[in-house]
Amino acid sequence: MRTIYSPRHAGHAGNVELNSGAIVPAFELPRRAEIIRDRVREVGLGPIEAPREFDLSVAARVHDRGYLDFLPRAWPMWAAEGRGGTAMPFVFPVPGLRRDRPPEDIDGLLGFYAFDAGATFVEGTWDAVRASHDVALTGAALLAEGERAVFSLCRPPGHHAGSRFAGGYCFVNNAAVAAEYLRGRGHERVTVLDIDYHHGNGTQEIFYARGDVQVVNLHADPVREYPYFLGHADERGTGAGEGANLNLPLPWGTGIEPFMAALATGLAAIADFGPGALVVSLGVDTYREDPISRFQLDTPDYPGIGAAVAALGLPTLFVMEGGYAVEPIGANAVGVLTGFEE
Ligand code: SP5
Ligand code: ZN
Repeated sequence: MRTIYSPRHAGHAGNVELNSGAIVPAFELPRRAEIIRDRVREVGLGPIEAPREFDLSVAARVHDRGYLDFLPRAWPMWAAEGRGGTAMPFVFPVPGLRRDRPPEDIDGLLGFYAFDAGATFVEGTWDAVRASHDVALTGAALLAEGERAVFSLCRPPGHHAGSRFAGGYCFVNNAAVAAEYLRGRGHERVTVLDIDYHHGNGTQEIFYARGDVQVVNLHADPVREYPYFLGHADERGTGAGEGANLNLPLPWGTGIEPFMAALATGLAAIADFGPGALVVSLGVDTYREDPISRFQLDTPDYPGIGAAVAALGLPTLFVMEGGYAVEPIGANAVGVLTGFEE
């Protein structure tokens, strides 16, 4: 399997985040992507290739134009106020206390285009986001050209990014952009299968009213876990998308057996939907020692997940999402891929 990787992710570094009432170094670190890349090499998964360059026309079909225009301007506007450090929002429009009118001030704009304070900007953020987008689209293009499976080693991740909201370390929804690209390249139906620990709220929102892109999500139950406000089992899609969204929430403490049972349910729903291609939002924050998560998957469990996905027999693009136990992240993520290939 070919891996698409860009070193430009590394400019998105030194960010901080709010955690349990304190400002701490962000869990989403450059080392994550480097360790995964090194593991790809170590196990000989296949060639590691640079992305091609894409314009934002496909991204503009899943994201709001004003949002996409804001992302590259966020850091320059912040810096123009004489600020350094990490740009993050502190005020958000909530139902009843908002109008649909973008402010002009950087602090207002950061909140207007975010659902939490977790997608923070430094000087190199936009370039990294742009490269991550290209990494995803290059994988999608290779799939459209006939590859059976490709690994888009995206960083920053994307599945929390909605049509006009950043959050949860995510800016552009790489998996959604890839799925949209595949839709435009001959596949009538495409599925996004999200196995990150957290609900892919952005991906769900983007495709919620669409019947051509199915979204299947396995995640920690939002009753207890971030991102809290979406991800329940009764969210099934709306309008033309009715029935094309499937949430499989799981309790804290979930280990591999219930996880595989939920995965089997998700895979059966995908087979019923009959997509021409599959995009997997691959998060490995389901790992037992993940510092911000509460599932119990272990390193030897990951190849079985890949093998189960492979049994669908679909052209498959893996798009990297979360996973914050940094040292084991390579073995866990690449374990899914080697399991897929066996
Ligand atoms: C892509 C992705 O996996 N994003 C995850 C973003 C999670 N951000 C908020 C996590 C809050 C976790 N708080 C747990 C406290 C443990 N010390
Ligand atoms: Zn996650």
